[in-house]
Amino acid sequence: MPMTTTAKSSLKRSDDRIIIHFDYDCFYASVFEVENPALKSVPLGVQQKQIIVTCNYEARRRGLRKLQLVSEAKKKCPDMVIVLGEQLDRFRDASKMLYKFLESFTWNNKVEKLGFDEVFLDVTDIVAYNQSLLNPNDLSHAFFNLSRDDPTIGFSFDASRTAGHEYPDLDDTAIEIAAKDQELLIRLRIGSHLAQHLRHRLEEDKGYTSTVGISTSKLLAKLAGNLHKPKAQTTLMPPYESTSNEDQAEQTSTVIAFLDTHDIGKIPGIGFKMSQKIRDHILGRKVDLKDETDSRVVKDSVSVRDVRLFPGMGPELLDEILGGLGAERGIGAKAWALINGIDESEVQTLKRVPTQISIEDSYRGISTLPEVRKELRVLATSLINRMHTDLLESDEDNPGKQRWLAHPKTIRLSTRPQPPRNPDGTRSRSFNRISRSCPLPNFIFGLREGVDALVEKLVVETLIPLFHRLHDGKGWSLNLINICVANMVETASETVKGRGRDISRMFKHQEEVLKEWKVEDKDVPPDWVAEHHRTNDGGRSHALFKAEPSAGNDAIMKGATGSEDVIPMTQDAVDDETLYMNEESDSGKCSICNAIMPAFAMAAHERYHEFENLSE
Ligand code: TTP
Ligand code: MG
Repeated sequence: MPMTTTAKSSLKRSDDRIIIHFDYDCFYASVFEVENPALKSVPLGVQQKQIIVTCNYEARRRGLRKLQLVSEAKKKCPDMVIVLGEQLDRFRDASKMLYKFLESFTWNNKVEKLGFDEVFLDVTDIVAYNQSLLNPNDLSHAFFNLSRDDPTIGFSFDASRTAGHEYPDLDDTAIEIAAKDQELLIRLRIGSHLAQHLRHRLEEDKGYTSTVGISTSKLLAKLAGNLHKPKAQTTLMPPYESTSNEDQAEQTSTVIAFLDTHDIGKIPGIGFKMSQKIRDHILGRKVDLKDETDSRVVKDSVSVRDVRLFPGMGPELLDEILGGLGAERGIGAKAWALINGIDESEVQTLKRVPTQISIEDSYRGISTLPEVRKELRVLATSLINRMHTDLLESDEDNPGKQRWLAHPKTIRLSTRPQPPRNPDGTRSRSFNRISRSCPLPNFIFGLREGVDALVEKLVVETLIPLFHRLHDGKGWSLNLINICVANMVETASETVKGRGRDISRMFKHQEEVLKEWKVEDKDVPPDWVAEHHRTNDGGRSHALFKAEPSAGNDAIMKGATGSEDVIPMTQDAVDDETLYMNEESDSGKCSICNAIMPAFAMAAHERYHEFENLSE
């Protein structure tokens, strides 16, 4: 199928931005090490349920891996120290602190969080400013200005070389950078020095090491970072464009050559199911990542190159492969762009308040009202505490007092009922949620009453009535309950000082107020489930870099294996708590060692067995 002109023109990538991607090394373990530095020198594992979700590099040196079973880890390293990591607050707090720290270096406030431990920065403006100050005759003795106002704030650097690793390594391959690429080269180099400075600051000031990628988009920066881990950085070097002859694209463009080496499922934005559909098409048969007879064997790897060069491949064919009922519009064009290394998605600016606060937990099966009431109390307590942490700030006009940054207008209760038992006594798995919402009562913003009193009132007056709208009578059994407050309306400060302080707040406020009119009612009545189950993909969104507006309740997770490494999550898209708790709600059994574990960890855990098999 010949490529249409639209397809060609949509393949134009603008490389005018410089984006840095940070991934903190063994994040959860580092949070404990920063709290207690003595842990740095011992093999340390962080446990959630039966799994070591991450371990420090001392443990990795001794052969331990992420997402290993606790029992196996102990066998391999009996003297390891294990800490419990089920309390997510400490990770959320550390994540927020680091994110604010990185934000303080930006000029444009473009800092976007992905999950707890990844951050994108758009540093185009800082790089452009420093580029304008360079002396072309003496690049080696440059000074990096971190501030436009104070020329003394900054550091010396050598602009004639890249800080950290380059990909490809130019010294080894001796590729000449053409004159047309010199400008991009210098911008990337300036970006690499800023990245290095920030990495060092994170380590020296905050105690966190990180792995960093530098390029011209979120997609490329994130993938480039993976090349050297841990405590390192990699810059994706020019040329980014192929020469005019399209046939030689793979020889000339670093971007294409780099992406081509990846498995299709490793491309952020191409989720697990999408990559499966593409694999099926390329191979001309249904693929199963696992061999039926031996689940340790992973077969049928399909690379980006295989997809890109497949006869007739392009946006239209991808639309056919990926489209269908419930698919995002333009999904073929978006996937085609990603396969060609094009991602124009913006780094979002810092949000003062989250779009929603969502708390949930999963259960083996709750089927009585007293149990529901008890769990609602627990969830409502967390919700109110989280509202206090995230939405209150000290009131500058009334010392010692606090004020609300924003008022959520809606409260939503969601449950996930278990399907009835099959005749043979087994139960099918369900990922479908149903929900009801109503206005959030004003008493919740009272700061005089204690949290317990507010919780009781919220449960009795709001949550139980919502619950009755979802489930009447008996016969239900729930394996998940979620409470969420949304439709945030930011409070404008009434003081002149407040108004003058930050004009962008006023625009944001306006945007938030208007947004209220745009928000559709996300209630999902019970009979919706049967009709729409196909659009629900086990809680994972297929949105390409942005959560769909309706994805508020869905877990959009950072993939355990990389193959589900969807990038839709931004700080305003999905609440972090939902991120992991949600996935934990479905537990499964490892087909190799029979261990029970959260579903999110399953793929990675089984992959661990594969590696184990290979290294034996
Ligand atoms: P990762 O960035 O995947 O891992 P990491 O930071 O621990 O290690 P690395 O140095 O290789 O980057 O995930 C970040 C944190 O998220 C991790 O510390 C633990 C947590 N996590 C889970 O709780 N469940 C999961 O399935 C995964 C993958 C991570
Ligand atoms: Mg990490």
